[in-house]
Amino acid sequence: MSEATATQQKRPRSASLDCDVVVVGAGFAGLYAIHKLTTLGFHVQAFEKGKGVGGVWYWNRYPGARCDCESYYYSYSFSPELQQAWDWSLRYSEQPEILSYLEHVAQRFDLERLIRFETAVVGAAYDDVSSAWRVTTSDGAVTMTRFLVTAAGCLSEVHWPDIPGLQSFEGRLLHTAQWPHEEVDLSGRRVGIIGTGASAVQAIPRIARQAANLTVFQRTPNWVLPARNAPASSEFTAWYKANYPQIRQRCLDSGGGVPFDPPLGAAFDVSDDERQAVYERLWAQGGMRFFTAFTDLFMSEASNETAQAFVRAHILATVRDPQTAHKLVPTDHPIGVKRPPLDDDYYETFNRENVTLVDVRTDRIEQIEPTGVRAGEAFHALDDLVMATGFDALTGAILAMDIRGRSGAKLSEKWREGPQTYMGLGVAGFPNLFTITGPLSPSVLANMPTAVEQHADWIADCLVHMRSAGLTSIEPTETAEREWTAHSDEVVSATLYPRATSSWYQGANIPGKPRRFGVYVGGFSAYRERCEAIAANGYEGFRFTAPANA
Ligand code: N01
Repeated sequence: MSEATATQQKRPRSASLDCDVVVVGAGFAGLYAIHKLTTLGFHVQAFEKGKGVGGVWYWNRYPGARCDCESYYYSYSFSPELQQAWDWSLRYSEQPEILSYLEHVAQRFDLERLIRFETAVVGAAYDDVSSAWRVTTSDGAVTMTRFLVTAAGCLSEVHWPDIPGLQSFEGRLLHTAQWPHEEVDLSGRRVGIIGTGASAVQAIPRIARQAANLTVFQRTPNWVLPARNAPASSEFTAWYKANYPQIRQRCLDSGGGVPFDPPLGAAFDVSDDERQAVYERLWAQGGMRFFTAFTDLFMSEASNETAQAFVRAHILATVRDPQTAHKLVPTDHPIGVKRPPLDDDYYETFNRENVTLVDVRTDRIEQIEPTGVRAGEAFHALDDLVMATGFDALTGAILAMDIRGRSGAKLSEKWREGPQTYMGLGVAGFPNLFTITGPLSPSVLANMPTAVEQHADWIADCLVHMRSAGLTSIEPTETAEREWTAHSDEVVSATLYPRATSSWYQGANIPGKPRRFGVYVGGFSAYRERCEAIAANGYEGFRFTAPANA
């Protein structure tokens, strides 16, 4: 029996509505929001584009797709029974295992009955008179709801760049984020891959082992760190299962939603030898722990340069061909301020005879032709072309829906200069809209399950408060939103993040997209405390309304 059968779906509180809450998306965020809200007695209807649950873990099935956060904390904390029931096979789980986990969660908590699959939300219009959203879906249906909660993902709106001739390619054209569900056999094939972000970095070593040859088209090299992935031993599994409460608390109290030991001092507080030893130790441990080396890696150019020098030396020592090695060394951004990918075999892969690196900054992709890619002077004949070109991140999936707030105002128009939100949770002029891990929240700079639980819990508490106080609408004030947006801009401007001018964190990967740093970099724990204080102070910065006859 599922754990949720005790919770029957309630009728919506208003007879004129189809439900209390529409949740958009059934990935980590949507599944938890559905569970939490139904448990509290709200009538929920969720919509999901995919045929199944999973969100990014449903779509991103490319070879090597894996999580760059370790599974013992990249997982839900809300159910002790779930935590004890689930064993992770690897330190960093691969996509099939994470998808199985999310399917298990959906089944265990009986969530699928509340999700309409293969149905995208295409529009949502707020009705001022009834304080309700009219939600339109891809099947033409309309759903009336009091609240609209987007859990559409920070990295789900797929980016296909406009490269001349792309559609003329006659081989297999693949995108990492829309990978076919059936096995794609690349053995013996001439494969090209465009992009060297986190997805490509995971895929390139796997594809290289299968393909006859692999041509990597790189525009901007990334600083790639070792993951040190390995099977999870029974001792390790027993350890995390026995320590979940402390692990989760450490996540909540940390800047990145992760249970890492924080750095103790600045890079130049220690001698050169001591600093080198710190980097060696964290490099050996693997993963994002590398960035816990010193307090000022994201603030000081000089400190950051010490970390860059360490990784640069590794790249140059690993890649045998000096020209290729130099092409792989980033020169346009400090380490860590553009999302650093992880892998254990990335640089070594460029030592393989069957792998070629093309720097498309010097050898521009002029044209994709039916049988290959013309870059600079050379033509690269290909059977398969993999686009690892990322996403219209942070705002893309929200703006893909035609969302209209008070008086028909368009969200796309409001965000013309970049997103403006209050806490990444709500938008002035768009009452009863909540955005889980929305723009200007810590979102992608926090461990995602920790961040989505925190947001969904906050939203659920707010809806319970409104229900008990008989309130029908909530929206941020213009002042609160302006101050938060300015605060987010101010915090990031004091860091090195804006130096990564090609980063999707600031919308730079999408031609024409406004440049605003879309993630709050002030730290997850400080952000969480601020959310709690807002609620404790009567939802400070939000404005409520009650029905006219109340
Ligand atoms: O996408 P990206 P991604 N011509 O935008 C290049 C998360 N993720 O799918 O850098 C040539 O990072 C582009 O070049 P440039 C993670 O947060 C998580 O790899 O813009 N090249 C870049 O190299 C990650 O950051 C996990 O100059 C073009 C690449 O394509 C995010 O998803 C695993 C081009 C796109 O890289 C996105 O990663 C994987 C063009 N016209 C991913 N257009 C986990 O661990 C784009 N590029 C959970």
